[in-house]
Amino acid sequence: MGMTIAQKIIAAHLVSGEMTPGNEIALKIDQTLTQDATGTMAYLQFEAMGIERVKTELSVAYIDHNTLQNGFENADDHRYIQTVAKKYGLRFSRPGNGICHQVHLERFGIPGKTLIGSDSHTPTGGGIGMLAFGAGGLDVAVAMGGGAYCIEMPRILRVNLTGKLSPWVSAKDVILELLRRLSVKGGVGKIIEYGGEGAATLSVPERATITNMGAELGATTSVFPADEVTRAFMKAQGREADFISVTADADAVYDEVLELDLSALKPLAACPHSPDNVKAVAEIGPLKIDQVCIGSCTNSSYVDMMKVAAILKGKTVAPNVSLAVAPGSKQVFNMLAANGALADIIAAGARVLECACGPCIGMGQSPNSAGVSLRTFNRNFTGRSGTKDAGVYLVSPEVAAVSALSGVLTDPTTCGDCPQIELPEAFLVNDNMIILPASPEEASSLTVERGPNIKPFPLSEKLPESIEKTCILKVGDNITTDHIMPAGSKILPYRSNIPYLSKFCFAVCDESFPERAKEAGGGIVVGGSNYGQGSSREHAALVPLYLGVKAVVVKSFARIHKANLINSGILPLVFAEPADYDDIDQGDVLVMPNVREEIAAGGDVTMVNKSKDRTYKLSCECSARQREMLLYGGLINMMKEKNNG
Ligand code: MIC
Ligand code: SF4
Repeated sequence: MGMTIAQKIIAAHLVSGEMTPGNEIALKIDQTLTQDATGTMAYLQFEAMGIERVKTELSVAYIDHNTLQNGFENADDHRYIQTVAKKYGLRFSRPGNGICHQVHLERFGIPGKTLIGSDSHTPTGGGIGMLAFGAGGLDVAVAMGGGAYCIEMPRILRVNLTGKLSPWVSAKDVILELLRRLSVKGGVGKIIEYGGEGAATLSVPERATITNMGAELGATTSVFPADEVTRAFMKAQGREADFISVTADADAVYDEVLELDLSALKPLAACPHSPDNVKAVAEIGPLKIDQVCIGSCTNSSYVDMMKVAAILKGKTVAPNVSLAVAPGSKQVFNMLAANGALADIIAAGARVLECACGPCIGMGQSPNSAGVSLRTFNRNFTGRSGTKDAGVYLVSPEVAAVSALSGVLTDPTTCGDCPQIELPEAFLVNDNMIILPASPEEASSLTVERGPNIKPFPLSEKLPESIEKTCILKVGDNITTDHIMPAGSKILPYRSNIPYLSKFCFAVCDESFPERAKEAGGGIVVGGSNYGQGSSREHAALVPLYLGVKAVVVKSFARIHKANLINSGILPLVFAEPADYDDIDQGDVLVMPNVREEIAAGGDVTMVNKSKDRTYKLSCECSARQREMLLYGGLINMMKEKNNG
């Protein structure tokens, strides 16, 4: 029987496990990446493992998130990461070199390789035919140390692309259409594999926009074939020698197939406050807007920016609009500067930002109160922009640019001829912002610089025989990691300082949570379905751990967050009867009388609600390895104990 792209790459990297959906498989990881908001913690964990040098083919530490240096904290953390990289054998991408996913695609991605990154949008690499996963920092640390990466074997969803995008319709509309059809839960447990004659009409950066936002579908990852289009992109990056063709066999069997006709697509927008709240731009109508932001790892490639420049050329941004533009990488920025497009963007009145995540993660450019912001980004969760009551719409660069000029949400198909921009035959290649690691001989004498912002991270304890705690917080469906552990310019600098971060835990849902958690000596969190969607930040597990959360009981989990809870030693439990969720109120006393024994035995967990005199069955959907980890109180405790004897 023929194989799909994902099955081929998995088979070539399989360390253990059977490739049947739902089974745990362990994969050899060729490349890793980190960014600075998760990287500091990942490297602290790597250091705690006592390994001398990374064992991957390539590991890169990027600085792109925490680039607002409002105080010493971020700069200190950058120094820490830079010195760690030099000592332990990683490449270091300096601040100013661009957003990790964009730079990795340009300079390091190789078809057929595996990549994990401490950022949920790592599947961007699927655009170049890699199998790339977002993971918690600890999983990345383990992979850097040569350990395998474990996931449940996903089901394979083939998206069969036909036709060709019409003028003014772009790759962003492809993924928004999938979000409209499938929702933010539609990709859970799946790898989305694109193919069909329509796939061949999309460039690598366009493919990367689509695989990037597979994260918003909840997919394990997304991948395109590595074909002649991929070869041409790699050639233009001066990396043709790294190209290999990776395509699905004609008789490959998929678990599901979905048809998508590119020619039928129209410009779309994801309305507040979820990436799957998608409507046609024409249907929403001429909504008055306050801000437009163009950039992020979803839409900041050379062609995206060139289109924006062409639309803005010779015009002026509407008086009611503040337009911010952040190119995705130094390569893109440099090329725009060299060919004059940057001058067109500046002349139109755009506020040009450094090439970094910036407003996407609330690092500046928060909209005005109740402001309407159009963004080419991938997430529009409540409060993520830094303004709680702002309404963020996710759109393509084309919609963003024409709307910035008109001052209202505008369907670009009403704007005349669409600018035609081709991928260059040769990109401007200059890797001078990548610092190479020291040689192994040199490395041993190097010291790692640690600033005062770096505080020890919390460790769990062995799972006790029984747990008795109050339900300290009850939340609804689709709780994101931005709810659990918000980001933004005020909080992000403290990603290596868990005690400080804890003051903001669940602030979006309930500002009194941290105080209450402390007073109660911890507790149990109860939630709805798709709990923990969004970011890979393990801080959404480490901070609750610090505040004494012992278990999270929900209707269902998002994949990366569940893995982060287990790594941290917090029990991820699922209601066997979803209706039992309704029965529990915040403040109820919950008891798991035999929890250790039940987890060890691999069965369900019994939870008694003392306040209501009711008993619930909870399942712990974990592999044998994960159960063992929970018994030890998390991955680090398990590694330590095993190494000691
Ligand atoms: C995000 O887009 O939410 C982030 C910031 O890139 C996160 C990582 C983080 O929280 O540091 C992600 O997507 O994983
Ligand atoms: Fe950065 Fe935004 Fe991409 Fe996250 S989603 S990596 S914050 S640009």
